[in-house]
Amino acid sequence: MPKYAFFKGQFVPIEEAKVSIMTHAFNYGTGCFEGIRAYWNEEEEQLFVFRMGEHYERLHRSCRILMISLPYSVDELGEITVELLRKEGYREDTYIRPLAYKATEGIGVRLHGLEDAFALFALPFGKYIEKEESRACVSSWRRIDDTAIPARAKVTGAYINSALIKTEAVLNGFDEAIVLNQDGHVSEGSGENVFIVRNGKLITPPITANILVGLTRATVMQIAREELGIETVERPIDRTELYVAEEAFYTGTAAEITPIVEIDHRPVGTGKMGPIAKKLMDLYSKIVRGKVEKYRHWCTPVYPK
Ligand code: PY5
Repeated sequence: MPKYAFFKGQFVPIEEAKVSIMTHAFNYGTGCFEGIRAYWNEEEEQLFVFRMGEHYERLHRSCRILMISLPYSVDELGEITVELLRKEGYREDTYIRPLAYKATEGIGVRLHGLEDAFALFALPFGKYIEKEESRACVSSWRRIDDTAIPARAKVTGAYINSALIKTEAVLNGFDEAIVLNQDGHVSEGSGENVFIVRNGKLITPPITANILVGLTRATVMQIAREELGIETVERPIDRTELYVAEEAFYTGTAAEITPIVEIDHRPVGTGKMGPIAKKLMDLYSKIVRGKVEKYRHWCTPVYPK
């Protein structure tokens, strides 16, 4: 359990970071959030926050869409986060959860003319998808459309869609799902982006496919190109392309890179973790812990040295 939170402009004991049942965001899901990971590097005895600036830039974009005014800049949010982590004193992998939300207590669905608030907590965190190799189904649900709830904004209320998708998959015996858009093309997982490999190239749905524009997705595209010489094509993916792909994997802050070895009861490629996914996973786990000089600028150290 975390000991502290940043709440109403200050650090408070976590027990004091409470909202009323009348809070707008609790009633209507009018908030947005981020999920950020910090990784413990044992040799350096240092905690590194991964791509923190980019996460807070995305939070600002989500806030813009939801008309939430965030009183802190990207840099200030980073400073608050580092201070919180220092107070907690974590020496293990950590998950950081910033929330920006409509805090007015009262009735009335809208975005305008409401009070906004920001809160932050961080807790120790291991794997998100338990299994090393995941089995997926194509969800019977469809992904929320930009014309209804913008997927590019990480909106709290929109996660009802993710929750329906995830629970259906798990109760039906799968580890995760892949969800299609209204037009029947692949969008993403319940909380992850999706990549497939065909003819040795990476393919992932475009940012117009109602995906959350993932930072792990961007990281994977960059390291695949720069370190493995593999380009990623962003284009629509048919459902049945999933069945004939050589490899498939999820990417996400929580899920990191998780191979998908079976989709709708059909083995993906050999039915085992593929070589490209394996290489990317090895690289990713070094990069996030600050062990690759070239990408060290993505890692913010928490403790003074
Ligand atoms: N798609 C959705 C719907 C997501 O919720 C997430 C992240 C991603 C894709 C991947 O984005 P990124 O690579 O920027 O993390 N999901 C959160 C996470 O922390 C919450 C999951 C419970 O991974």
